[in-house]
Amino acid sequence: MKIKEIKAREILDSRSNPTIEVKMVLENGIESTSSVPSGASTGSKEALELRDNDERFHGKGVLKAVKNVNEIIAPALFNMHLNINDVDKKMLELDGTENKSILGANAILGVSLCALKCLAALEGKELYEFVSTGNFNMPLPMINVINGGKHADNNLDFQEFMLVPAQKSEKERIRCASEIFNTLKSTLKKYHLSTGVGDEGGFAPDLNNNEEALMILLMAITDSGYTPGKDVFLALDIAASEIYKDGFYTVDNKKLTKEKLFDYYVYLIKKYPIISIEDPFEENDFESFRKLTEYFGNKIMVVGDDLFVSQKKYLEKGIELGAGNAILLKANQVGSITEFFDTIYLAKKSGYKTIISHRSGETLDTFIADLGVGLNLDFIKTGSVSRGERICKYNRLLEIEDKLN
Ligand code: 2PG
Ligand code: MG
Repeated sequence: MKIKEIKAREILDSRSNPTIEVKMVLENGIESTSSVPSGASTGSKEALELRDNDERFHGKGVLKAVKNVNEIIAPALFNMHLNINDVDKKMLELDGTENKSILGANAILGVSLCALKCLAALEGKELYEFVSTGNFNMPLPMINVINGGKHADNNLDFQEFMLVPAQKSEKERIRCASEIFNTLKSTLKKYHLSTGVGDEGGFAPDLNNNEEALMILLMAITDSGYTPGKDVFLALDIAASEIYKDGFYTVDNKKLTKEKLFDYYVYLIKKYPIISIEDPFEENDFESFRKLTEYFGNKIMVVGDDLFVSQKKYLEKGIELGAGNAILLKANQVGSITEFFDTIYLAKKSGYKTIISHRSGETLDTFIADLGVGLNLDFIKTGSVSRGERICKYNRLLEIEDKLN
């Protein structure tokens, strides 16, 4: 089936920054729309997100990326027989750079995602069915109910404090997280702490230290009638590159060496039911990732986000060194769907745990829920159980679970 139309527009994301929306139409009238998320704590090795850097939207406009889709990509793909490999290959050729700096990874991903969705529609399949190789798995959600770091204006250094409910169905897991979220709100109120939410919909109170967030979570879990370490586990995203400068990490107003930080993690992981720690060290320190992975073996997940930026070449390096045992997967860190899938297949083949992820700046596109189920990924990280752009992913998971039962 031939591609007849590709059109991009500038829309707003959940932080009120512009992002790109793309629509693709095929010759038989089948069409798809996609919109591209955007990070705040971005890894320096990520593919380039093209922004206008002019007077509009504090420099964050994406009209250049929109123009690249409408005036370069669309004419080049016009009348092409729809095939995801050819579409992506053509865009990579047109761009010709290592990090997609000419066309922009945002422009490329918008089109690539549309192609994938159109292909699913052509076969009359749901997206999760189309990408599947046979089995479906409902990924375990990692639910970020306390926000810190770059995603909030509070004093927490760690970026994400997440719940990982372990009930049998997605329905029960989401119910559990929602009940704890609302209990947590009451707990914070009781202690006269702020109940305003951060970028990913988690609460963003000022606390005495980072550990206090874990203590409050345990209280909220217990007060909701669940057992920490049995019904619900905890996960952290440190986003350590954001607290790293000149050889030191700043945690609770103290400057820590990587060795001291390592010891602090060991203390926290032994004391709390933490099953996963993401970006515990800065994005170039493969060696500290390796040490932490070796120390805990498979007892916990050591997750590379900024470390791997969803790109095969960095994951290959991690596999070789034994750095990390899990990977965060964000399509816009690499840009095209075929490259994204290559990273996912490599992670699965190598025994790395897989976590598909949103970005802190999100849209109402729910493609990550479908990919999580269809590609049989282990976890999905898509923020708190609040704010529409996060909730729509959870609601899509619920919808898929219903369809599968
Ligand atoms: C992360 C993400 C998503 P951002 O660090 O894992 O939670 O944040 O999109 O800002 O990079
Ligand atoms: Mg992260």
